[in-house]
Amino acid sequence: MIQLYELAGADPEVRFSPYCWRIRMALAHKGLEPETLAWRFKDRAKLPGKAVVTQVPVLLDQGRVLSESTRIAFYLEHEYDSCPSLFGGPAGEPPTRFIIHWADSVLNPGLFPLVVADVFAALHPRDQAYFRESREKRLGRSLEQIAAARGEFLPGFRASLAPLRRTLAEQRFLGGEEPSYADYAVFGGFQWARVVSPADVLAEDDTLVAWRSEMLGLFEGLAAEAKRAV
Ligand SMILES: N[C@@H](CCC(=O)N[C@@H](CS)C(=O)NCC(=O)O)C(=O)O
Repeated sequence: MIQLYELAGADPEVRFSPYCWRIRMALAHKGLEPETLAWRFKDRAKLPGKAVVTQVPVLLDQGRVLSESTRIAFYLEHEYDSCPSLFGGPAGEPPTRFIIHWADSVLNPGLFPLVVADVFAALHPRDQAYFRESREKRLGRSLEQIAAARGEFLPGFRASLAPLRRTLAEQRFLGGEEPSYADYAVFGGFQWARVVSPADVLAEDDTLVAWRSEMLGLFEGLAAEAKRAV
């Protein structure tokens, strides 16, 4: 049985990591059902073998321990090659790397100030001091200052979605007619925000709302049914 370590909040059922969501969706795409294990920042627990988890997702499969969502996705693609391709075949792999890097370097950092205070609120008290210290260092401001400035970050974030909006105005999914890992890499960020935040990061009339709803409904509503912190 495949096991997947995922970041959990105070409520162990609340799973919000954007990188873990990529892999949950990728596993479902392959028709694989993992056992998911709650992991918290302060649980730098040893795994079977010698590995220590410092970042999730971590996937355990057939005695292998894999970290880094992109590495895990490519592992699943090639290890489970008789299951539906995550990339629409080999030609889809190189351009998907660009989309992953866009999500890692533009989308998720753009979401970060919008959700960081909500993530803090959702965390187990044991994780909060570490999270506050590490994230305030990264942002150069207190979580409260960031939360108060949400309205200043929102327009820039929404403007940064233009390439995504334009692409999805022309095709149903980033993968074309069917969703692919490119969709999961991007959707992870939106699911992160949805699970932790009461406020929507998209405007009501944003055309991306339709794509996000389709993503939420995939695999019998895997993401839609996920427990939210709010
Ligand atoms: N590049 C990694 C990023 C994973 C990542 O940032 N995970 C976060 C949770 S969303 C984490 O485990 N952080 C541990 C920490 O900040 O101590 C991937 O793609 O898997």
